[in-house]
Amino acid sequence: MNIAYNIDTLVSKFKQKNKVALAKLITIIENEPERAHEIFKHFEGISHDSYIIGITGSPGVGKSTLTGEISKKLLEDGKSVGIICVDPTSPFSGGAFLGDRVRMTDISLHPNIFLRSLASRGYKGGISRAVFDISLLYEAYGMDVIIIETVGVGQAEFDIYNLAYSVVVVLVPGYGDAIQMQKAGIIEIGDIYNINKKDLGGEDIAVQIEMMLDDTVFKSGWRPPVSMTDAISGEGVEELIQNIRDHKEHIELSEAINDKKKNRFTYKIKELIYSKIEKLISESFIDEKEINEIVNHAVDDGKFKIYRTIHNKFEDVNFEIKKKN
Ligand SMILES: Nc1nc2c(ncn2[C@@H]2O[C@H](COP(=O)(O)OP(=O)(O)OP(=O)(O)O)[C@@H](O)[C@H]2O)c(=O)[nH]1
Ligand SMILES: [Mg+2]
Repeated sequence: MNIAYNIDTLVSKFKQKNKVALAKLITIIENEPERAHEIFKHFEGISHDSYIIGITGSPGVGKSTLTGEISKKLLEDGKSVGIICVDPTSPFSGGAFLGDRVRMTDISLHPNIFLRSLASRGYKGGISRAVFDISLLYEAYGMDVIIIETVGVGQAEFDIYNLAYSVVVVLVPGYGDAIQMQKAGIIEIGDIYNINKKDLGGEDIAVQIEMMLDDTVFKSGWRPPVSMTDAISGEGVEELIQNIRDHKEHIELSEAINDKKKNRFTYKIKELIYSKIEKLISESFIDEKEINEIVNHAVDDGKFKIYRTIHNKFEDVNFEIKKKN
C-alpha cells in the first residue's frame, strides 16, 4: 500500500472529524515517529489551541476515574476532550490498558471524546515524544481540552510538568507523611492539589498540604488550591474543575501560558536531541548483538572477566558529533 496516499486520505477524513482516521494517524505517529512530519505538514493552516491538563499521582489513586468524571462534566458543557493515558505497566501485560478502557467505556463512545492509552515503554523516540505528538494531533482535531494522565514518578512527572498547562496532583488518604511528599518533590509540580477517595477520609492530609503550601512562596503569584473528591460518586469534581478554570484564567491573564506553550516545544526539541544521540550511540558504537556476545562470554568465561572486556571496550571511547549544516 502506498503510505503517502494513505496519509493523505486519512488526513482528509481526520479533517472531517472521523475518529477512525484519528486513531489510525495516532498509530502511525506511535510506530513511525519519523513520519509524523508528513502528517503535520497538512495542518500548517490550523491555529486551534487546546487547553492541556495533566493529571498525575501514585498508582491507583484514582487518576483514570477522575479523568473520566472530569471529562463527563466537560462533555456536558459541550466541550470536546482528548485523553492520553500513560500506563506504567509493561506493554506485555496489557492489563491496565484494558482497565482504563473499561473504566471509561461509558464516556469513550461519546462523539466528542477520544481516548488513547500508551504503555510507558517500548516507544521509538520515547514516551514523551509520543505524548507530545498525540497532543498536537488532538489540537489539530480541534479538541477543546486535552487530559494527560501519568503516574507521578521520575520522568513521567517531569514530562507532564513540561507538557501540560495545569497540573493536578492527586493524593489519597493514608498516602503518608506530608514530609515524604515534600521530599519527593511533589509539592513543587502541582498547580492544583486534589485529595481523591474522600469517602475514605483525607481531611488530615488536606490540612497538611494547606499548611505546607502556606509555607511556600510562589513566584508565579498562584497559590495552588486544595480540593477533595470522591471520583466514584462525582462529589467534589465540580470544585476541582473550577480550580482548573481559575488556574487557566490566572496563567492566561499573567500571560504565563505563552511561556508554557513555548516550553512545550523547547522540551520537544531537547527530547529529540537526546533520542537522536541515544540512537546514534547505540547504532554506531555498540549494538544488541555485541552486547549479547559480551554477556555470553561473561557467562561462559566467568563473571569477573566481563569487567576487563567492558573496560577494554569503553576505555578510549570518544564521540564526535557533527552538525549537518
Ligand atoms: N473509594 C474510592 N475508590 C475510588 C475512588 N476513585 C477511584 N477509586 C477506585 O480506585 C481504584 C483505582 O482507580 P483508578 O482510576 O484506576 O486509579 P489510577 O490512579 O488511574 O490507577 P493507575 O492508572 O493504575 O495508576 C479503582 O478500583 C477505583 O474504582 C474514590 O473516590 N473512592
Ligand atoms: Mg489510570
